[in-house]
Amino acid sequence: MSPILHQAAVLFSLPWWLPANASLHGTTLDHHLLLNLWVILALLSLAHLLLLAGLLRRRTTEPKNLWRIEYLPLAALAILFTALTVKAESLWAGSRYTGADPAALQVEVTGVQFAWYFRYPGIDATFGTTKPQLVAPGEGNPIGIDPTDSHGSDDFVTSELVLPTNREVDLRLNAQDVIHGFSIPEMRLKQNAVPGQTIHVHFTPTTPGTYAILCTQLCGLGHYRMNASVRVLPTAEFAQWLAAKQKAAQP
Ligand SMILES: [Cu+2]
Repeated sequence: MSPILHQAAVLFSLPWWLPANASLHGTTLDHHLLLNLWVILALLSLAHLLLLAGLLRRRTTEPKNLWRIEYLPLAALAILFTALTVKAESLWAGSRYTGADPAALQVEVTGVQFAWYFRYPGIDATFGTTKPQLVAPGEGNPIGIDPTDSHGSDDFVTSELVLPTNREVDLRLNAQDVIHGFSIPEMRLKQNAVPGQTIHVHFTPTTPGTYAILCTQLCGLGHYRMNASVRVLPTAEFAQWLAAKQKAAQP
């Protein structure tokens, strides 16, 4: 087989759809994406049919009913695309602008060239303060937790995000240096982490498994290796993991 044919065969044998959804909100999102694609396919087909019909039917006079063949379809398209956009916007805003459930699991995510750190608030359920001047990855304090703040003494930081199934998670995204893009394709989640800002996103994992966390912003020379993983555990297993971590982090 020629190299080009081989490449084409590889390309078309790859899964063309998104990775399997593992989050609660992902189902509606996927449906909406599919609906958009079907609408576009239908309109593309219709446009080509009309083009063909126009070519076959020779015109001798100027069209009179301009509103019927031009303005009416234009208005219909505008309404259709506005409706699709409004729906998409509300789906997106649901994980951004409406607050998470107060009982949601709190995890802080910090992006830094070129790693992700995850902080859990410990038994007191309150994050301690952090200070940029205390950031010292070599000394085991990669996000600069202030040791004089009692809330921070039981916080623990991991390099792997571990979450339970069927419980809402409220992530607060931070970045230490440049803009990083926090993305978990299986959770249908993508949000920039911006220095100087704390951005909340919330979602509910539904399927246990290990999924890749990627950085989707070209953030520097090591961008290609800026990844981590999220491990979604059944509730009981997560409780065990959390208890062990909290015990180890006790001051
Ligand atoms: Cu990055």
